Amino acid sequence: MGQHDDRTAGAAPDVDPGPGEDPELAALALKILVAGGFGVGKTTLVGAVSEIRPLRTEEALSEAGELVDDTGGVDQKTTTTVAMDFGRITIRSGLSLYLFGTPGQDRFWFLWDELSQGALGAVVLADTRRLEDCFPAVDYFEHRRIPFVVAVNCFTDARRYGAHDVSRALDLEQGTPVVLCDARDRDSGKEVLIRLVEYAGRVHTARLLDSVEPQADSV
Ligand SMILES: Nc1nc2c(ncn2[C@@H]2O[C@H](COP(=O)(O)OP(=O)(O)OP(=O)(O)O)[C@@H](O)[C@H]2O)c(=O)[nH]1
Ligand SMILES: [Mg+2]
Repeated sequence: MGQHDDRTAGAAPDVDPGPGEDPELAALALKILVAGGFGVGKTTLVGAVSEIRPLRTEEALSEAGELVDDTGGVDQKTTTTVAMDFGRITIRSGLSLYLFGTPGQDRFWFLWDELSQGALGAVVLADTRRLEDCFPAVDYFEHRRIPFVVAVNCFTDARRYGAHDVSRALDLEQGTPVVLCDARDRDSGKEVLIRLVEYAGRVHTARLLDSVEPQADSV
């Protein structure tokens, strides 16, 4: 157990190796958001992949809440996330992801700005039976230029669509990856996260290169 294991998440490298530790092996901790509409499987995904006991903030869905929450299409759900989920996964030696699952209901939008501070990127979970529920999350990340992948959580009773169809239906910017997954399955969830890290790495690198490239008219 290294001394970095329980540090606060952030997009910055965790470059503080302990005495005798090889600086090359210093852990990198990246912050990732797991977002999407109500009941799409965010808490399930964070729980499935996390190697620590995930922190959850679930509350029972109440009759009073039915007046403000759109629970249509998610009949069997009895609880909902009211603040966030938190988990951690080691992708490979020296690279950990801190996962922050967002609350799915509209009344918790005010938490998103706080949660997205310093995030490397996001997973937007989608359910093809209620694809429109992930529009706000897609808009949110596109406007803030936070790289994201769309992960279609393939519920057993939902019709299957290809990644290309989902990409078109959501009118995603070119290059935004769409991955099919099962949020309950650890390997499947890990695959989504690896796709996100690779994609976000490419996006951030391209931006960095853009920012240092000499302007054509300044030479
Ligand atoms: N059949 C099936 N059920 C799933 C899948 N993913 C999640 N569920 C179930 O769907 C329900 C919703 O999952 P949650 O993980 O609570 O969804 P959430 O997105 O965190 O919901 P909110 O926080 O309320 O927005 C739970 O009862 C899960 O067991 C899936 O891939 N297939
Ligand atoms: Mg949840």
